[in-house]
Amino acid sequence: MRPSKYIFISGFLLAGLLVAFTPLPVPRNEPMHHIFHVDSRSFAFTPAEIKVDRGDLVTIELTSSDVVHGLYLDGYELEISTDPGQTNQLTFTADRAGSFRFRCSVTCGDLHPFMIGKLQVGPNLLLWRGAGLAILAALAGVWKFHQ
Ligand SMILES: [Cu+2]
Repeated sequence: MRPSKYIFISGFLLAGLLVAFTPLPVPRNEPMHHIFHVDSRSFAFTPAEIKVDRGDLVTIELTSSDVVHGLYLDGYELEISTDPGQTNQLTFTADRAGSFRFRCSVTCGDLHPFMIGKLQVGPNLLLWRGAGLAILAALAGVWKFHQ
């Protein structure tokens, strides 16, 4: 292998590490107060996905359209439940970035374990880093092809 190959390969490796691990300057808006009305019904939450920025104040107004349901937020370890026709509120600061699952915490029927939703706090960095790595891999492939 010629020395220039080593330089190219280590260049790609370095670029890959940078894409995967560099902390990104995330544009920040002022923290906002988001109020989400989440309806629960066997066996789904509507909406099933909530997106906020890190630092935002989040209020979830949980209602149920049929039986008693709960909402347990993984990662934040918070829980509320609601009776049919009632509204229960949960307010918290989304101070942890990432993707968190919320799930029904009251056994409500056969498909209860599949009653889940997602809280996305901040941009989906994994997705962007994955896309960056895919582009690098494609470039490396093109480079290899032209050898
Ligand atoms: Cu349930």
